[in-house]
Amino acid sequence: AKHFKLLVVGGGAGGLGAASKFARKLPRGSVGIIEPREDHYYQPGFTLVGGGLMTLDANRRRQEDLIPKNATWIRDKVEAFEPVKNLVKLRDGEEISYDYMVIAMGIQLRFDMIKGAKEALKTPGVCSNYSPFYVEKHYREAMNFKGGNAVFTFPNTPIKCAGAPQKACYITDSILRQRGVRDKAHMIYATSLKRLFGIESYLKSLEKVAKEKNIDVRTRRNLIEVDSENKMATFEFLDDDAKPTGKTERVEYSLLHIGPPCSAPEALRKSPFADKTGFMDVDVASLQSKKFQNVFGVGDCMNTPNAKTAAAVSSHLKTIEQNLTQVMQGEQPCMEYDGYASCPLVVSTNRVVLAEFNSKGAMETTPFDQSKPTYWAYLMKRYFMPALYWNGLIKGYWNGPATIRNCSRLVKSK
Ligand code: FAD
Ligand code: UQ1
Repeated sequence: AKHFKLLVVGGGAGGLGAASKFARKLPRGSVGIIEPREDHYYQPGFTLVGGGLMTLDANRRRQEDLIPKNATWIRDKVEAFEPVKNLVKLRDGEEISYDYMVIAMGIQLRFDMIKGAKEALKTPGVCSNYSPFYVEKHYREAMNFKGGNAVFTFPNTPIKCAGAPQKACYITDSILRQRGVRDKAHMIYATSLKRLFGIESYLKSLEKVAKEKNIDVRTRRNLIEVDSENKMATFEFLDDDAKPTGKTERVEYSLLHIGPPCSAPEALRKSPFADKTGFMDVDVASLQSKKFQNVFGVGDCMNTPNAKTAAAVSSHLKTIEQNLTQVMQGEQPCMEYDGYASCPLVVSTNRVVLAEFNSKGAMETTPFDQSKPTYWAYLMKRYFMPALYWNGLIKGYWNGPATIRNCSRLVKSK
């Protein structure tokens, strides 16, 4: 059986970042990284692909080329965790043991939780910027749209980048205007939440955007069924606690963009690391597993209350770099994750609201007002963020914008 000093599960944003950091610190051969997929996608680029502003190819790299030089890639999937024995079981039956482990498995898309959705995605009109298989279809559908209801949904589960369904809606609005067919569309944004966006400082600005674009915002609606034969979407109404009321609504669609329900990945859900929601139970400050002190979490798979974004991963990485190193040296972890996350809301084909926040409110990096849609924020999203991701985050060099933010604060307070 193989053994690694540090085993990283998942080769996405968080897994590559963590493996890169520790492969530089530890002797050659100390770090193993388990990831089943051959292709790695820059997922924050998907919203732009859906809007025809970037190609899918430009957001894809071969996983092989991204694995850190000093680390070993195990091209398989974790099937089960046995943390009492410090080992994992792979799909092919092999067992791998470790001294320390970082779990970075992300979140699982669950189109299967909506009746008929998986079949409907293969039929005309139905798309999703969450999936590399259906994101290019979003652009095609927007370009072919002739009239009727264009419906955008937001699920009743945790979801990564909670702004992405809204971005799809706003970008589609822009495209339809450019094509001169916007007056033939009734645009509906149906969300299971009670408001358009959870963070107060950006809510007003986004409500204004939705109003100016004449979008019919319907709250406390959850998509439960797609009937692609009759092009009908069924929503259940939710009460104030987001519980189903039993009442439903059927909406005919020409275009349906699905924000998929999501859950923790299956192997994690069934493991001793999970809390009752299925996500990895970690200390919200140190990101250490609550049950196993030699294991840390990074990214979307944890039960921390932050918005699940790559931006949050940058701060997670900074936290675990320090804390895991301390644990390896027999000390207590002392670095605290500040809850930072960011979601650049693309509100048209050339404007972005650069939302940055934790659960207490805005945490903006620049000295400018980021709640307003601007062209410079669009340029950051389109050109700077991809470069920061490929060259900084997954290489383990980008630790988030806290230092820049502190400098900006000095400028602003003058
Ligand atoms: P991922 O990067 O998803 O990686 C998880 C990896 O784990 C995957 O490669 C998967 O194959 C692997 N894995 C899963 N199960 C197993 C298993 N059993 N064994 C081994 N490996 C496994 N973030 C932003 O900051 N800004 C944005 O603008 C933004 N926009 C987004 C738009 C869209 C449409 C989407 C989908 C996401 C967006 N995000 C954005 C979110 C961002 O992509 C994620 O938050 C980020 O990728 C999380 O990193 P992660 O490592 O936790 O998960
Ligand atoms: C970020 O760090 C990041 O990860 C690389 C993103 O994902 C692509 C982001 O969207 C954002 C906004 C950040 C935060 C960085 C700055 C400079 C504001």
